[in-house]
Amino acid sequence: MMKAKKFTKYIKDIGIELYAGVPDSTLKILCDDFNKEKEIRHYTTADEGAAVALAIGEYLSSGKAGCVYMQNSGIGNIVNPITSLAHSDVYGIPMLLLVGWRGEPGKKDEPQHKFMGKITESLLRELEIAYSILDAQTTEEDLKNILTMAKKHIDDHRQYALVIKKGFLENEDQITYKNAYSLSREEAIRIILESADDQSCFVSTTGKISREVYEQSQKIYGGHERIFMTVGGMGYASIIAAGIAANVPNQRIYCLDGDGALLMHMGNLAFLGQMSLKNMIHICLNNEAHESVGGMPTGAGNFSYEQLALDSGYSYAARVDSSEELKQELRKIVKKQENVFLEVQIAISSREDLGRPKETPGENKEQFMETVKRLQDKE
Ligand SMILES: Cc1ncc(C[n+]2csc(CCOP(=O)(O)OP(=O)(O)O)c2C)c(N)n1
Repeated sequence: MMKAKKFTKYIKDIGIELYAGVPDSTLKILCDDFNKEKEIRHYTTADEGAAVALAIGEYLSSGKAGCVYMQNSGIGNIVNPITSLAHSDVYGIPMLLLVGWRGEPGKKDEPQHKFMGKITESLLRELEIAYSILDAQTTEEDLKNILTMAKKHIDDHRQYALVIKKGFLENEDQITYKNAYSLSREEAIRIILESADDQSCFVSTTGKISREVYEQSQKIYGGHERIFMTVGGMGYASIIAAGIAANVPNQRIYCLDGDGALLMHMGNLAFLGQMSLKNMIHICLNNEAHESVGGMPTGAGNFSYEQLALDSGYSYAARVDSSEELKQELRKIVKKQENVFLEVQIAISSREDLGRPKETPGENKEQFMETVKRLQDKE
C-alpha cells in the first residue's frame, strides 16, 4: 500500500508536470491529492479523451509527457485520440496513463464493470500500450522499477499505463467536497417522481442517480419497471431518452441527468435542441461534482446549464435550487408540450446505505420494454 502523496512524488520525479483526467472511485485518494498538490498542474476534463488531447498539447509545447488518469471504462473514450493521434504509427506522443481497475476478474463488482474489467489488459495490449499492475503488494522499490521502465517507453515516444487495483493506495483522510446548495439529490428525485403521471417513463444517468431513482421508484410506485438505468455509457442517458421519446409521442419521457455526465458529451445538447421533442423533460441534477465517485469537482465550476440548454435550442429552460421551486417548476412543465430543460442545483451528498438494483440489467431491460409496450397499447 502506498500513500497518494508518495505515489504522486514518484510520478513527478520522472518529469511529469501535467495531470488530467476524469475522477474514479478507485483513484479517489489520488484525485484528492492532485486537487491538493500545489506543485502540479491538474485539470479535471469533461471526458478521458480530452485528457489525452491535453497531454498531447502538453508534449507539443514542452516536450514533456503528461499523466492521464481514468476509470477503466474511460479507455472507451481514449481509443480514438490514442489510435489516431498519439500512437507511434501517427505522431508518437508519450504519456503515462493511470487506470483504475473496476470489474477485476474474480472480484465482486457491478455488472457494468464486468466486461470492461475482463478486457482491460487485452485492450491495452491491443492498443500497444505496455502496462504494469499496481496492487496492495506493490512496494516502493517495485514502483521505482516500474517507473524506470515507463520512462523508457516515454523516452521512446510511447504511452505506458499503470493499472491500479483497489488496495494499492493507502486509505487516508479523504476530502469531503461541498458546494453552496442544500437540496439533496435524493429529495429532488423523490419530488420529480412524485410529480410525474403514471404514463411517464424515466431514463437515469450513470452512478448514484440511477440507484436513487431505483429506490425512490420502488417506494413511490412499488416497482421500477418504468425506469431505464444507464448504468454505464456515461453521458448517453439523454440520447437514449430521446431515442425512446421519439417513438412514444404520447408518453412523457424524463431524463434524469448528472452535470458530470452531461458535460462528458455536451455536444449532444445541440442535437437534442434540434430534435425538439415535445414529450421529453431533460433534468440536470447539478452538484458541480462527480458525487458518485467521491464528490470531486467537475471542472466546469458555476456553469449555467439552463442558459446552455436555451442556447442549444431547447424552447424552455429553468433553474431551481429548492424543493418549493422544484415543485412549482414541475407543475408548470407538465402542462407544456415543449422541448424542456430543468437544471436543479443540489448539494454534494448521498446516503451511506444507498442500495443497488437487485435484478440483472437484462431483467430490468425486459421489464422496461414490456412496460413501454403496455403503455403504448393502452393508448
Ligand atoms: C467513461 C466513464 N468515465 C468515468 C466513469 C466513472 N463515473 C461513474 S459515475 C461518475 C460521476 C458522474 O457525475 P455526475 O453525472 O455529475 O453525477 P453525480 O454522481 O454527481 O450525481 C463517474 C465519473 C464512468 N462510469 N464512465
